Amino acid sequence: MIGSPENLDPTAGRAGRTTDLPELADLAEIDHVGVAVSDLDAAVAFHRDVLGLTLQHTEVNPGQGVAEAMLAARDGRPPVQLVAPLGPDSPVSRFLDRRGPGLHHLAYRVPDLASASAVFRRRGLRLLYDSPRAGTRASLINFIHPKSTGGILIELVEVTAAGQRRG
Ligand code: CMX
Ligand code: CO
Repeated sequence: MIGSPENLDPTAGRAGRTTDLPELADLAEIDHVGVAVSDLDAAVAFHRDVLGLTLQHTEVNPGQGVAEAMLAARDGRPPVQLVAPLGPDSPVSRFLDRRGPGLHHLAYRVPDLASASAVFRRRGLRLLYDSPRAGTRASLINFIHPKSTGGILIELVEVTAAGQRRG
């Protein structure tokens, strides 16, 4: 099921925003774009040395089954997150087997992940986790299943104070 577009009102104060829904999940901005890769070092080298992006951060996240690297065009701009599977059980491994490397997910930042997840759940979307899990740089994350969104795996990210301190 995809969220109901019949509630869209193009004359609303913020064009195209829903007006008659009792609550909004408050998507703040794009946090990052996720790209599935099989060879992290090779993908980092391409994005840094050929595309000219700056490597900001690398991390292994066993809970998500990935090794990852964040690279951005400019400081403060949304980065690309390269994610490579740690093993065959990783969701990224299944994605690579089925589709090969490429765009994997779109991550939006939200001020309060538990509340945003609850809003989307009440709207009938399929949230993957019952409660927030650990993401990059001590963030909290959840995902909306691509079958609920018209084919996009959407990650919701809440930046935490601990993550900001790490820079
Ligand atoms: N984007 C779009 N569609 C996707 C997708 C993706 N990334 N991954 C799977 N799908 C589609 C499949 O093509 C398939 O569609 P069809 O049935 O039409 O062929 C369908 O979703 C399959 O869904 P599924 O049976 O529920 O299960 P999968 O094993 O494919 O897993 C998912 C899909 C989203 C549940 C799994 O990838 C997952 O748990 N993802 C969340 C965790 C994750 O991705 N972590 C890595 C990133 C970590 C980070 O960002 O920090
Ligand atoms: Co991500």
